[in-house]
Amino acid sequence: MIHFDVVTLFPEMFAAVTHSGICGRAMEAGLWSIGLWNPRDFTKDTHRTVDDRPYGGGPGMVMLAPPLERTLDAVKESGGGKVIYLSPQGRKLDHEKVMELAGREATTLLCGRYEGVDERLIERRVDEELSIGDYVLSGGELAAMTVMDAVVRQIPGALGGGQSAAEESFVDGLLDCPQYTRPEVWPEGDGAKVTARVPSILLGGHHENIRRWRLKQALGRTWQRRPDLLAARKLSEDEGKLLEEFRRECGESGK
Ligand code: 4HQ
Repeated sequence: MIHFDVVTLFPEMFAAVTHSGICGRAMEAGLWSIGLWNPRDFTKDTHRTVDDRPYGGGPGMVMLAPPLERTLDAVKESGGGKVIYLSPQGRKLDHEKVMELAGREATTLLCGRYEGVDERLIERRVDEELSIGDYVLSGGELAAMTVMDAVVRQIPGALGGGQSAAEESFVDGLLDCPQYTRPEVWPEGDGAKVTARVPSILLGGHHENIRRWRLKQALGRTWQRRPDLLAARKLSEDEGKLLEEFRRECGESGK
């Protein structure tokens, strides 16, 4: 059972992970839980102020340290884990980090709004900073939900239909192979239109050939689209041969 505590000015946003899809079902199944903590509830002034203007001037507002400190201390009191602040200044999230978090019992996610939080709060109460990518969001909430979604799907039993997160893209350091479903020919119809068939190997039911075709596609696409991933991964003799075949068939250049 994994627990996330989330410090946020917008707790209602988290219905997206508590009530929908794989994360919603996994929560119903008791595989994970969430605690939502609003720093506004830890203010002491009548206006329930959570932000103020930045020292030194400039646009926007900065989240006040005192209400955040009281919130995080209450979270810790309740048994909270390591505190992660979501921000573009953090280390970039990847599969390895997701697995590390999936192995922890409790994690606290601090979501900033406006221009961010007072640096002294980060120094005193944050254990690590994590970024979901090099772009700017309006707040840490969507980043926190991204982290939770990626972690929750790693919990055994979270994926439906006996699916295993261990069989997915990135686990093996490769991109996914292409997927197809009905109809077998699409667009169907008048003959004037160009149509595309599902690769015939997938229709035959020869499981070993299908497995090798999929591996070859995964290797080929990774080579074409994410050569950095391929450079970081050793290829077996068989994989090297499959990639060689793919390159020959597509004309060697990488498209
Ligand atoms: N923000 N990865 C600014 C992000 C972000 C990201 C969260 C916007 C923090 C203050 N968080 N606030 N990228 O852009 O995690």
